Amino acid sequence: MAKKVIKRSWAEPFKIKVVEPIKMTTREHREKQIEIAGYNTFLLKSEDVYIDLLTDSGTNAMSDRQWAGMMVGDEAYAGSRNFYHLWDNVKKYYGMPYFVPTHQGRAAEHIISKILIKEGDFVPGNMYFTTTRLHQELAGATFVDVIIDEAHDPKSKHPFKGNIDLEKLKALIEKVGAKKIPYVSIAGPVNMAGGQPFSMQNLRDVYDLCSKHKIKLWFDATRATENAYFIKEREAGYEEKSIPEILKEICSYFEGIWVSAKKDLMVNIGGILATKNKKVFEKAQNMVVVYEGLHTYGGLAGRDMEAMAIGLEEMVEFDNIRARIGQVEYCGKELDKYGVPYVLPIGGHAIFLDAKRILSHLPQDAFPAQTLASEIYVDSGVRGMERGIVSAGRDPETGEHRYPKLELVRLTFPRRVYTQAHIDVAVESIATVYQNRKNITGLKMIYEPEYLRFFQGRFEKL
Ligand code: PLI
Repeated sequence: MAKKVIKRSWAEPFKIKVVEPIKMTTREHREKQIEIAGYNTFLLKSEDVYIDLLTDSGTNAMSDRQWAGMMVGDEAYAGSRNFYHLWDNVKKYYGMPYFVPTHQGRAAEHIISKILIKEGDFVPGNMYFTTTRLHQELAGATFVDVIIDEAHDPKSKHPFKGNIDLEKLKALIEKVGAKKIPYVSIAGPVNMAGGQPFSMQNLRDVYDLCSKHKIKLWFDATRATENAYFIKEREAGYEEKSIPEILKEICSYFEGIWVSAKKDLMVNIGGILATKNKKVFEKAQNMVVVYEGLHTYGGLAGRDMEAMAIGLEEMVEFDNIRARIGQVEYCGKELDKYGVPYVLPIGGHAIFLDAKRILSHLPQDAFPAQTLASEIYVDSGVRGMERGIVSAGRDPETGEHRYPKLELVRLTFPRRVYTQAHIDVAVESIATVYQNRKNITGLKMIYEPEYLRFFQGRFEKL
């Protein structure tokens, strides 16, 4: 007779070999530090942070295999063997024959934007990402958001909020003409929408429409394995497919990709630019020597490229991704116990608290998400980041603030770093701040840098 299984939870497919001590500080200390940091969590010293949920970028724990790989770094100026190992894996997992390494994702965005965009072009995309849009704008393009409306609604439970609205895309093509659209910029999952994926069906539809107009698709594959996981979980016909199979199919619709290796690949630094187009590749190879380093290292050490090559093999393991997304889901379900509002459905890399609803008494000009992130830090030393009006920046034409519908605080989970107990502590702190929300007053901006102001902007309490 078959044994009755009560329940079988997932657990991390690894155990901990090295630990890094962290320390709790006093509330008084944190109040002082956040004031010194201009109420910007990016300007805190990490030693003053207890649980760091600022980002999953470069903050991941590498595996013993990756650390061992670092020891076989070939630091030759030209032709490092680690470069060739990495290139083989870029071909194998993304299916792109041509590749140049870069020091991180935005360096690849810089190079590809300069190659593909002409002054006066339009680049449609499924919601903006900060560095991506900035490089597109600096290259002379206007970014046009063509994501479905549901993506801007934190309450919508649409399973594929990263989808492109075909009608919006068609309208843009009709309005400006296909010749003014060098490519469609697609990310998956969509970071600023709450880590929301696109569906394969939507990608195919976009591909078909763009093929008719000879417009290419380019993919921000920074967290592509998470998008592949959601397709496997949510899209009919993909249940039995493996993550590498789904990833390969996604990439097959694109002319090229850029990747911040600091996320999926579980390394601390690195970027990828890869394509099927030999001419674009040759230009990228040439530009990389101007801005990054020789085309066989692109601003990286040989050991970094080896860690990336091994990271590519580990990132497609189903159990790894399930545990990663499982942690984010766990955090969301714990927050539900206290009724804290966040973006639905729960995304791939982070929980996005809905600061607009939590601090509904503050106007967007008083920076509710910036305020909430600093309040959570003061309460417990948990560090998140603003993803709202500050991150959205100013309209380059009018100079006015952009007012995004989403005003969020992102709590991002570095891969393989924190335990469920850390999440419990973070949730208790957020719930405490939530219960005392009515007493919270907003902020005013006192220093604003020209580009990507969320990194270095400074604020004062109102
Ligand atoms: O931080 P970089 O330069 O390696 O990568 C830039 C970048 C590109 N695309 C996407 C979707 C990102 O999320 C991204 C960087 N994200 C950061 C730093 C984050 O905290 O989400």
